[in-house]
Amino acid sequence: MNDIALQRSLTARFIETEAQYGAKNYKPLDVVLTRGEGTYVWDVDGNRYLDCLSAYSAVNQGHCHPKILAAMMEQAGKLTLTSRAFRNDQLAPFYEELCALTNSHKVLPMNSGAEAVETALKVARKWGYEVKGVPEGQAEIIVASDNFHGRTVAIVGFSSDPQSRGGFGPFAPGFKMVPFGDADALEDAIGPNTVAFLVEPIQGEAGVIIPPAGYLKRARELCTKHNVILILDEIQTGLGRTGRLLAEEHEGVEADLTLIGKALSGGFYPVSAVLSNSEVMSVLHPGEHGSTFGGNPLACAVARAALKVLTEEGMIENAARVGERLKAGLAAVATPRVKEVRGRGLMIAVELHADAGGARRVCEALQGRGLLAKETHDHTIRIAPPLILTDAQADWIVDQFAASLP
Ligand code: IF1
Repeated sequence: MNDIALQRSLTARFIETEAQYGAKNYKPLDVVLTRGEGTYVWDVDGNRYLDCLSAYSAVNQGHCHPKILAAMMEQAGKLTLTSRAFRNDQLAPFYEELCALTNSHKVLPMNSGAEAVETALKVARKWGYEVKGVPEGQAEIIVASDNFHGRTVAIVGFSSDPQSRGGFGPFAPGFKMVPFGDADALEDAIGPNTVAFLVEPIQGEAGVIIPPAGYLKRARELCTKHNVILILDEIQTGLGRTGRLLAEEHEGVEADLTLIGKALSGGFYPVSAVLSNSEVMSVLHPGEHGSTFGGNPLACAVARAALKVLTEEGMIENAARVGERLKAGLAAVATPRVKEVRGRGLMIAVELHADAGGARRVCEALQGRGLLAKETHDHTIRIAPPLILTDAQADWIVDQFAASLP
């Protein structure tokens, strides 16, 4: 066998072994990655790709950022996990730095995004009973249609996506759904037992759906007026992705609970957090909530470095500037089969018309040209490169789309 045949069979072998042993809950592109640096990743055959997914916005800082890596290596050799039965010397500075950066009063650290969402739901319910005076067992949380907040049973129970929820019931009661982007519907849905409204500032999985201007502001006003907690899920939109630290800033809104995850670690480690602006968090007492790994010193050290490089290296401003350039470039090469190019910062989507042959085919064509992107649903290509993307790389992405769009 020559070298190329040998390498090809290596990729095939990884894929076969995955198929043999792995649960089939994913259908990834057939590319087996082995290395990443900045905006690029390399497969086992040595091909280089520009990563336009960034692990669903978890690697905003770019792959294997040297400063986050150094912080991780240093901490890994010192202390990794104590549990919260004891204290560790990374937690306090992590809290302090995160609160200063996000203008928050309190933090509750968890690991995955779904855990941060679950935490917020628990806090909101308890606040409803203890502070708002909702009768026991009657707390109601309003969510938006086409939401994506994670994969736990409670969370998929209030999803409107049949793929996410189908077959996983029975589900937790106490959730009510309103159309995303419709503030009047939200007002109509709020009742005396409503404790919270949970929403993504821009819906990610739904296909980068930006709500009408003023929606979040109205939602904020309605929540304040009716004594309802506004929970913003910024797990995907947060930490620079939309060209601001938090997407809520685009509308000058402050949530009562803000959820962050993904890029909080720059992709090195699962780290999430619930940020609280008000006294909502004070309903939790010792023993009422927790996690073995939440707030561990390795996570805190990694997150501190991830936040530091995000701000100190100008990544948020870069996302705003290069994002505009990329969006304009994509709009300029859009063919009649493209329905819309939309986005904010470096959270961009190209939506095809339903008869354009599907987004997956475009993603496969882009893969052949050295660009990795992932379709969402059937007709939308999501573009979310690391926030360190250069102008030249943005222009190169546009060229690849020009060559790959139907
Ligand atoms: C997968 C999507 C993105 C999220 C928001 C909470 C979570 C997520 C707004 C949960 C997670 C992920 C999960 C990942 C794919 C990905 C995704 F396509 F499914 F929707 F990013 F667009 N809130 N989103 O987007 O966070 O528990 O996963 O840490 O494969 O399920 P998690």
